[in-house]
Amino acid sequence: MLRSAACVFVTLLTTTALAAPKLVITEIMYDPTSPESDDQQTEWVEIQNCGDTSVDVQGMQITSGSKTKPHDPKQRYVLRSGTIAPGGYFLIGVGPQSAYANLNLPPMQAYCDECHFAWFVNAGDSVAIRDAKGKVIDEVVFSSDSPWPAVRAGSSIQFLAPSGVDPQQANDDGKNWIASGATNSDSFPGHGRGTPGAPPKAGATTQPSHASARAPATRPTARR
Ligand SMILES: [Ca+2]
Repeated sequence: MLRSAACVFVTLLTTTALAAPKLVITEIMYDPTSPESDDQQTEWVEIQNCGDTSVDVQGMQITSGSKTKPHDPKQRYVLRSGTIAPGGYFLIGVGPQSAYANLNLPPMQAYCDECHFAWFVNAGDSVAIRDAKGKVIDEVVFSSDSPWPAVRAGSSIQFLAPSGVDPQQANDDGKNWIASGATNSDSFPGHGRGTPGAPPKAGATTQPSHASARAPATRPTARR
């Protein structure tokens, strides 16, 4: 698989195998257009291994919450198995596998089986990959407000790594993310747009004007 720019920096600087896993959150689908109900939940998150060695993710945790709000046990999933090759991607569905069955998305490497709660609030939330002890490996606290890209319903946000910056740091900054649209992603009818399990399209270089996009949709208050 081709390496995206996200990995170049780390590849150049990695000199030993002793460092923590260089896993980087690279894409988040927080507002799919798929119908959502108590048995349907189709958010997903993409993680890339920017290190030089394969990473065994068994026991690692995927969590959602915010820095000001403790992570709710309902928003934590322990990965059962899986290996990410250097440069490879790991795609995690928040919902049960059955919810993704008819969306023509690429196969995901894990499903968190969450049915009753959307993990990623449309107005802004967080997602983290943690080690087995709960220590954060990489976390992204995203927002729908500038400098984060305003998304239309169904658009994922994709990380575009600037050169020469540690991607685990650079993906903290909303300016380094773009909303998926017609020129930089694939279409998944009934779900939205994105590049799940793949790098951003070659033409994806800039963040469209924030002001040109409408306010994101909100979910019913009973869901989060
Ligand atoms: Ca992607």
